[in-house]
Amino acid sequence: MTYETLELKVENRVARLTLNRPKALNAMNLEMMMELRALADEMDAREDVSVVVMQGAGRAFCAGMDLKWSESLTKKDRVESNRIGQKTFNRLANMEKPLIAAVHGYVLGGALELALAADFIVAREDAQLGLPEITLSAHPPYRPKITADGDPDQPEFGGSAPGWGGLTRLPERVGIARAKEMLFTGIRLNAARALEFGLVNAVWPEAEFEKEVAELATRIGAMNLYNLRLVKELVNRRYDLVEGHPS
Ligand code: CO8
Repeated sequence: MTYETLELKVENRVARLTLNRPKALNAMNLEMMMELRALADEMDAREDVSVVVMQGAGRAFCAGMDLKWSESLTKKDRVESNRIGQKTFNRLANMEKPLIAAVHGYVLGGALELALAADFIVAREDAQLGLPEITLSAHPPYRPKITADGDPDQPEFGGSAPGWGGLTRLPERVGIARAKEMLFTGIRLNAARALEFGLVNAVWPEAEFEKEVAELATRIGAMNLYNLRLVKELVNRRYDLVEGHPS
């Protein structure tokens, strides 16, 4: 299948999925959402793929929801766009094969929610990760809520909290207190702090990032595909095998 907003390369059982709207810092629009779902189906169906690495083209992993898409939404559409994001990221989280997010640059808002749908995240040293939603108003110009005129600009309808799974996936990943710190402040964590938080599994300098990601993916990709699927499903369902498995 061909994609407009994504690039896909498969080599040696490793699929590289690249968010490919670099001029907009890979911001997610409706088309990208739909393509991510189609790609998850393709990845699960392909026998030549054992592991998927998701990354961003250009200078950022992703700047979150496309603000042009967001600005075009009516209140009713906003509810629907929440559902679209939820369903898309749930589909990715439930992919049968391991999905690794390899992030750099901005990983903000919906972008972090996307990365959290992966099994785990690894980061380049320059990554900045955060859920800034609490600092944004629901409508343009998305100004910080604490403004010079003291107007908290309380949104009438939605938009002030992450809506694409981050509220559940972030506490699962980093613990509830750290998640709350991030959610209440809207801060961007640098890669080192994200490592301390347990939000990312590893941080590598730019010069080594590609090599390290490739090594990790190749190692996982070399595992037996059935076992990868089995282990992922058992972990995701919090289920341990009582009977031994045939090996
Ligand atoms: N959408 C569309 N275009 C974007 C976005 C975006 N989110 N972010 C950046 N771009 C574009 C810019 O418009 C700019 O385009 P152009 O060159 O044509 O002017 C280009 O990307 C480069 O951006 P900047 O020049 O701004 O680059 P900087 O390095 O100066 O700044 C930032 C980068 C800090 C990422 C800045 O662009 C920014 O703050 N962007 C917005 C980030 C943001 O707030 N994203 C939304 C987060 S909230 C979210 O994702 C909610 C998801 C769940 C919602 C569910 C409810 C419906």
